[in-house]
Amino acid sequence: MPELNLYRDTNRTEDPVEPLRRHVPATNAGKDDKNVDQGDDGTGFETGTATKTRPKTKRPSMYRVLLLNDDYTPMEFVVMILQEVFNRSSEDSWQIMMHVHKQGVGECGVYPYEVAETKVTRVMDAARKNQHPLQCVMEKK
Ligand code: TYC
Repeated sequence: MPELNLYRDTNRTEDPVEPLRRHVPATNAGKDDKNVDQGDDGTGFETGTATKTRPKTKRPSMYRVLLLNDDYTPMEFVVMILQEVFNRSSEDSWQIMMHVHKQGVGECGVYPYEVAETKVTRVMDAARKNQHPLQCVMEKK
């Protein structure tokens, strides 16, 4: 089933207005749609910087999704999970799997809460269905 990533379109990681917002004096922030610092240099023209503010939006908290090592889950199964659930390349997947195999734990990706939760569920469901003890957890970044 294709996953709907609702955060991707509406909450961009990069905020294009952020460089503008940095120039808004703190006292004006959030007051108006448009803030113009109305200086006058004697020419009769207003000087100053026009800046834009937006209604406050909050970036979602991000969560790491981690795979834990065990002695029984086949390496190929873990690689398949990384490719299918976390959209990792084959090379990337082998690297992550080997990292978990050697270090005991490794990061598969970082996502907003509900996306991370769905990924954990997909991994745990697939592991159970195939009778592997593979464990997948999430932690707040
Ligand atoms: N340690 C497992 C083995 O040797 C492979 C493995 C890697 C299992 C990563 C789980 O998250 C895991 N077959």
